Parts: sequence; structure tokens; C-alpha cells
Amino acid sequence: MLTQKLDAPSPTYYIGKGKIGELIGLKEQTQYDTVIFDDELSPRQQRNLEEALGVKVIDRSALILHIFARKARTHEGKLQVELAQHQYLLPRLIGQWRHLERLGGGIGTRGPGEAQLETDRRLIYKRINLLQHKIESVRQHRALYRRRRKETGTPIVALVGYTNAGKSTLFNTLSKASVDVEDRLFSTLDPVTRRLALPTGQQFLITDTVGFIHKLPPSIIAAFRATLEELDEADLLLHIVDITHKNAANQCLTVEKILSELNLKNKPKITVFNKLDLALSSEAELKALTAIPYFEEEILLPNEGIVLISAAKGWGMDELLNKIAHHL
Ligand SMILES: Nc1nc2c(ncn2[C@@H]2O[C@H](COP(=O)(O)OP(=O)(O)OP(=O)(O)O)[C@@H](O)[C@H]2O)c(=O)[nH]1
Ligand SMILES: [Mg+2]
Repeated sequence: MLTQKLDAPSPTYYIGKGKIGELIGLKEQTQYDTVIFDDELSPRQQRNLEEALGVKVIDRSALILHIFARKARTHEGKLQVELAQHQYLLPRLIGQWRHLERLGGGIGTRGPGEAQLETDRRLIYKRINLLQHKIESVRQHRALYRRRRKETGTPIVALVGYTNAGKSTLFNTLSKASVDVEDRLFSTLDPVTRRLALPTGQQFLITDTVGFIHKLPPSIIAAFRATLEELDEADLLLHIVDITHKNAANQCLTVEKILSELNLKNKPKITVFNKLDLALSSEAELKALTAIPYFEEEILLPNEGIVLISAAKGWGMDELLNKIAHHL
């Protein structure tokens, strides 16, 4: 991993000339065949870097899209990922055919690269249209479904949070379901919903959905609108935080930022600190910590409840259900 401090990324290479030299030097030592940039590169930067380094260059968005593509299971998930991929690809097409341009065309004729580019672009536009059309019908179907669910009056609680925070683990613990849980990013892409009952007997629906990540590519947010719209209907959000992660605070802020971009800032919300089993040795310790007077005020999240849990061990579930009952 290499880092560089610059006032602004270089428009031609993203990194500075010296860094490129360093990267080329590393190639002899490590024989790397791919370089991944933890940011979105412009098509031009990516092209120049590939030429300079002689290896495949991938940016953060392409990597996230790649993970999404591997994870998409349902028809809807696959449609959304494909749409995001095409939207990412479109502005990057130009470079792909540039080698043909060198073959040149005579005066007045267009080079083969240019013609090919236009054909490709047309095909991709066509595909994007088709995908948007299909996703729109999924959206309408979902909206209808949601309306029906709403008519039954059962409140909806949605799990949100940074990817790998433990949303699916909590979903499984609460609903005794077996949604995929993995120690990797974006295990969950498609929303799942289950019916649960509170100790008071009141029923509610709980929804597990796609996790958030810092610098989420806009094409993904756009493509996953149908999925993210599920959150609109929620009466209550549970924001799951992996409090043991070294970037927990930043991850929290990222989630808050995405929630406000999705216009969900004003939804009632409970912040749930998860994975406390990694820091404490028993549920009794966890209860003792929560019992400290003014515990919530100390953490300075006004107007929100905070619950400490271990989704994996099932610690703190009664307290969590009480808080949910209180909100509903
Ligand atoms: N020690 C510990 N590990 C946990 C806990 N909850 C979840 N994990 C682990 O954290 C990893 C991610 O859990 P998931 O439930 O898949 O996380 P998620 O938020 O659904 O992740 P995405 O679907 O990828 O957004 C898995 O390896 C879980 O076993 C917990 O309470 N304690
Ligand atoms: Mg999950």
C-alpha cells in the first residue's frame, strides 16, 4: 500500500511523477500485476496509469462494482449491478478503442476506432435503457407490495449500517433466519424481510439490506434505488455500528451522510453498537455498562437511543427489543 499527500490529485496521473517511479520500482520486487486506487480515477488518469505502469489499473468504484457483481444473486440484484457497471463503463469507452485510432483513416473517412466506439456506445445506451425499463417494473412491483404491507399496518424496522457491521447477523439472531453472513464486504445485496413479535405481542417487520461504504460510487446509489427505496417505508431505522472497528467513528459519519442523501435523516433511529463480545467478557458486563447513569448522554447522540449488543452472542437483545417497542 502506497500513499501520497498532494494538494490535489494530478489530472493526468492522479499521483505524482515521483510516485509513479516508485511504483515502477516496486514492480521488479513484487511482480504485481494489478494496481488498485482507493478513489475514483478519471478515464484519462486510468488510461495514462495503465500505459505508464504496464499493468491493469482498477479504481475504487470498479472494485466495488466487481464485488457487487460477484455477490448479486437475485434477478433484481443482477439487473441493478449490470446497470451500474454499464453506467461506469460508458465514459470509459473512449480509451478502449484508441489503439485502433492509430491505424488511422484517410481524409474524410472515420478511423475504425471511432466507428467501433460509436457502435459500442449505441449498444450500451440500448442496454442501459432496457435495464432501466426492467428495474422500473421491479420498482413498481415493490411499491405495490410495500403499499399492501403498509395497509396491514404492521410497522417496518430497517437495518442500516456500514458494510460488515453485523446487520445480517443481527437479522438472523432476531428472526432465527439464515441469511448469508460473511466476514467480507457486501455479503448482502438484496433486501429480505421477516415478521417478528415484540415481548408485548406487537408484531413488526424487519428488513435487512445492502450495506453502505465510504465513497460509494454514485452509479451504485442510482442503480440500487429500487432496493434503497425499501428504506423509505421504514418506521424505524436501526443503525448498526461495528464499534470495535478502528474506523467506527468515520463509518458512522459515512452512514449518516448517505442517510441524509437518501432523505432519511429525519426517520426515527436507534444506534446499535455491535460486536461488544470482542471487548467485554459477558452479557452481565454489557448490562453493567449500560446501567451507568447518563450513559447515553455521555456518548452525545442527542434524541437517539443507543443500545449495546453482540449480535453473534445474542447479548442485549431484550434491551434492543424494549427500545424498538418504545419507538413503535
Ligand atoms: N465477534 C462478533 N462478530 C460479529 C458480530 N456480528 C457480526 N459479526 C461478524 O461480522 C462479520 C460481518 O457480519 P454480517 O452480519 O455479514 O455483516 P453485514 O452488516 O450484514 O454486512 P454486509 O451484508 O456485507 O453489509 C461476520 O464475520 C460476522 O460473523 C458480533 O456481535 N460479534
Ligand atoms: Mg449483510
